[in-house]
Amino acid sequence: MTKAESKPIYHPASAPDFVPVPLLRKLQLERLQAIVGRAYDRVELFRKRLGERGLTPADIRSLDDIAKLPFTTKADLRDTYPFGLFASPLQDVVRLHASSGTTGKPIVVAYTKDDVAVWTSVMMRSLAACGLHEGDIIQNAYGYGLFTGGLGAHYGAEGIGATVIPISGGNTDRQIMVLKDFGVTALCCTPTYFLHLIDRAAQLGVDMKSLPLRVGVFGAEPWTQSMRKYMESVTNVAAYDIYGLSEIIGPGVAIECPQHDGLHVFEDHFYPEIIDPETGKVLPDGQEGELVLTTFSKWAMPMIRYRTRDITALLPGTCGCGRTLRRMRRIGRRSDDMLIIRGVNVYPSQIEAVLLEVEGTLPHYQIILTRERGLDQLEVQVEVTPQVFSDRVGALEALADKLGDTIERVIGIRIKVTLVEPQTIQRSEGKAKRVFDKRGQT
Ligand code: DLL
Repeated sequence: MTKAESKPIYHPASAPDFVPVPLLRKLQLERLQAIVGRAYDRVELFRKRLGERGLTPADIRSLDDIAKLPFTTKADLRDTYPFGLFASPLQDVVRLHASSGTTGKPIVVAYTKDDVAVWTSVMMRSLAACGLHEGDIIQNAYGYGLFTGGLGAHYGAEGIGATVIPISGGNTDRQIMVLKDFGVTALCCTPTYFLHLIDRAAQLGVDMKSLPLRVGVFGAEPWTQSMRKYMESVTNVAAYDIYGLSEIIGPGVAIECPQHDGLHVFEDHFYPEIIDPETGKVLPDGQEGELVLTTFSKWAMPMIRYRTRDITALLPGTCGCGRTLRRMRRIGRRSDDMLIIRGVNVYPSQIEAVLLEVEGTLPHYQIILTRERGLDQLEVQVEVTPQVFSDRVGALEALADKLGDTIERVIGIRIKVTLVEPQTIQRSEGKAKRVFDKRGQT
């Protein structure tokens, strides 16, 4: 192979990913000053909070000055429901999306025409980073509707000139027929829905490895490295992690590149900080904490220092792909995912990582919390392979014990592990619900 041939081919949409760092920082400062000015002039809550701190937009003279600004939280969105944080009149808003919270009303987000163009551009850059281009056939199984996944991926896919199949979520048998018959080369969906597709394809006698499908763009919920290994072992798909949230824009805030070593944040549009969730202090690169994002170019609804509740770290060093955009570690958990079991902090992702590393289990599980005589009980139900299930009873017990021991080593408490038959745990078409907290009911 000649030197020229060995060079990776970059899609033109990726050009901004490689901007020299000094230029990027200059652009970020200009954009920060502009968005702070806009929010101050047009969003009452923001102006009030700045006033309380004795600040005006003129106090933002460097990027570090961002730390002086107040945080925005999900509660602020709820309290100003539905349109209270908009910085544009409704006549300039061309799109609304909404994200359902765990309680009550959804939060509403707005886009001007230019915001939709920015969103399209970051989604084009995301798909291009996954190696997609004109000629690819992209099956988009993210839900279309108020959820941002469907339309976000759709505009990006069309933007790079690929053929997009707007199939949305659900109707799994039809999804498999389309994957097969339309020569689909890339699939966008939640990682748990891809697991479901893998399963169902096997039941229908469709060999995933015989399909032209080579790229998966998976996000909207946490997934682990072990899950990637599993997906890549049973299909020919290179699995890419895509991150985003409605409050900031939707999918397309950060994406993996072919190095699969963290997600590049599109920081010419979204400025990342990591803070200590307790004190709110900004943490240095490499240290884990809560991701805080500021939108530089979202006109209809600027978000200044939005506390995502997602836990990650900004990775020091540069990436082998040459992108100058900083990377964040994949998101394994949210600060509000934490379960407190008999006083011990437990994250579902810790349990998932153990389950998938032990041979004989399948990546389908659920965590059930109950309270018996005042004591919290945690049970993990996990599917096992048909071979293990039909094996001697002793083999099942041995596997449950092994899982129990390993989980205890990781989280520090003994929990109940129940092995269940393949296909008994409810499958998801979008974001999976893994944890069932029945403590209030028992
Ligand atoms: O889930 C946007 C999206 C659509 C992202 C499609 C990627 C693909 P929301 O419904 O507002 O938006 O949920 C946002 O989902 O704060 C994270 O907790 C979680 N999340 C999103 N992507 C990832 C990911 C969309 N790659 C919330 N890894 C975020 C882990 C993720 N968690």
